[in-house]
Amino acid sequence: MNRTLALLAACAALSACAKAETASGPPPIPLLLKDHRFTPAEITVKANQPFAIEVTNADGVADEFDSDSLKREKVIAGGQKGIVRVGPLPPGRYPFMGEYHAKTAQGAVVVQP
Ligand SMILES: [Cu+2]
Repeated sequence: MNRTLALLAACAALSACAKAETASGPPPIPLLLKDHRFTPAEITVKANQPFAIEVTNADGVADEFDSDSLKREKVIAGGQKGIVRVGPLPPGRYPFMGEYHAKTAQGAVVVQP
C-alpha cells in the first residue's frame, strides 16, 4: 500500500468511528425501577448537554416513566428496558415518576450549571 492509500484508509476508519460516536452519544445513565422505586432517586447531569436515561424495570409489571417538566413519557413493560433521551436542558430540578405507581416511584433529574 502506498502512502496516499494508507492515509485514505486511516481517514475512512477514523470517520467511521466518529460517526458511530455521534450516533450513540455518551453512554446512557442507568436508572433502576424496583419495588416501584427509582434508584438512584436523583440523577445529576450538566446543563446544556443532551443525555439518555436507560430505565430498567425490574418489577413484574409495566410502569410509565413520566415527566411533565422533561416532556417525556415512556411505558416500559415488566422486566424490560427503555431509553429516554433528554436535553439539552437549562439548570434546574426536573421531577419524574413512574406514573402507574406514583405513590412510591418518584425521582428527579438535577441539572447543574
Ligand atoms: Cu403518562
